[in-house]
Amino acid sequence: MLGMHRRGAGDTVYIAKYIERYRIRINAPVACCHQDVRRYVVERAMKVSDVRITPIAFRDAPVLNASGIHEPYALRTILEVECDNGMVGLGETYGDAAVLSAVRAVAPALAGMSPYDLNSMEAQIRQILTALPAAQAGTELAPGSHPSKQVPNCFSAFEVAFLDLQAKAAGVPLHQLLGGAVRREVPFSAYLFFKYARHIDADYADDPWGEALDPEGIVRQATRMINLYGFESIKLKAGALHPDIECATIRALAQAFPGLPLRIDPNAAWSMETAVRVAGELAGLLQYYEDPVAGLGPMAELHRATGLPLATNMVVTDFDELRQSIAQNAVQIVLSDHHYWGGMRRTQTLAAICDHFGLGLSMHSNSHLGISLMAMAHVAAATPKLSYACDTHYPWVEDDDEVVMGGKVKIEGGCVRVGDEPGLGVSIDRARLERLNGIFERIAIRSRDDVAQMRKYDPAFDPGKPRF
Ligand code: GKR
Ligand code: MG
Repeated sequence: MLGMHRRGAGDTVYIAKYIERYRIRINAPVACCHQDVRRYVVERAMKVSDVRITPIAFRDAPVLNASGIHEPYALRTILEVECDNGMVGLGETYGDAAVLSAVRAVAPALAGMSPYDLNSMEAQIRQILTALPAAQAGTELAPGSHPSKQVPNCFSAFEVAFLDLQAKAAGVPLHQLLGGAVRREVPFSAYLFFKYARHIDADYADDPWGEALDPEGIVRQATRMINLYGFESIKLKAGALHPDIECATIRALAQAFPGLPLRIDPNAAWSMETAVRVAGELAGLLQYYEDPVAGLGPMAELHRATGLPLATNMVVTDFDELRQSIAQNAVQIVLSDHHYWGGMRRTQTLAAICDHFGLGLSMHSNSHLGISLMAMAHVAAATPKLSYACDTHYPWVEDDDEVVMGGKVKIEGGCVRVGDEPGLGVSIDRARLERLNGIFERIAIRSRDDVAQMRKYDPAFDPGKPRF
């Protein structure tokens, strides 16, 4: 028995005493006790023995936003935390160079740690990362890649893997560690983008979505996405084309999908004047109005001027900004994201604060794969006051670019289901992970840069805000 879990002589005495006490208490046969107790001890005493960090790249469509256009490949980092009992916990985070070097810097310090010790893991991360030279700027549209988010982002990546391990050891789905699922079907929205038919510099065939540069193109895109995944709400990424085209697109969507909630998100590309005008034009058509203008003060002013519920993943990205926003009534809906709010449990704290202050809660997304999707689904499943369908870029992932076993996670009826499988409920497909790592090693992209990519199409492109 002791050989099984590779522990010292101290453990022998402890286990023997435990078995004896346990056997007497429940009057069970010794053999059965040995087995159960061994399982209990091995799992409770597990320690991190190996941390594997794999940067990957996967195909991304030429979709437009206020900062430019996506590059042909999106980057992610896959974390596998293995314990001495052979269990593996998974995590997924940004693949930008600063994030990758942060998780790489932290990994060796996790050896020997118990996956139950989330507090000491966070303290270690804080200590290691604050001692490193300051990270360079992150991407504006990926808040989790900002230097100020390095600690919460890095902690979150490992917290998911540690919670995956804890849940696997207990033989329960991860949502049970978060208080249990209040919903098994987690709703997501159709995330639409204006886009070109092809990248200027891709080394692969065109994506199946085609061009969408006008209302008709977006209605076609929405129809395809809804037919494939059954979404019951729609988000339009705006701030890319002239606001008149974007308003006409919302009107066309309202006509094509009557009754479906609609959101528009120009990522703070609009002036106050434009945002007020658009609010008037789209009156009655929007479920919420996401980040029309830049800054907490202007968001508060816009809300006073229009009365529309404003949502954000740009001006409220941590608890301090949340406090300031509440003081000014700047936003009425916060888009959570466990990747930079400091993990799944802090996302639940955020949810509780939002509930307390009467704020709505939705969920933000950047380009991601199935481990992140399942982490998002588990925390959303265990968050009672999730007021809106979550965002996800997942429909934009090509079928064979998923690294989880069995291929892409299913989205049916617009929902991701959280089941009863232990942990996150997904495992790694090694061959696919290696293939995507091979792509990462081959390409030159090391940090997301939508602006530089757009300048390949339009050398005069200026992302300065407000753009319109
Ligand atoms: O990927 O183009 C994009 C999005 O604009 C993304 O970067 C944003 O962070 O989806 C995000 C949002 O809701 O603002
Ligand atoms: Mg947004």
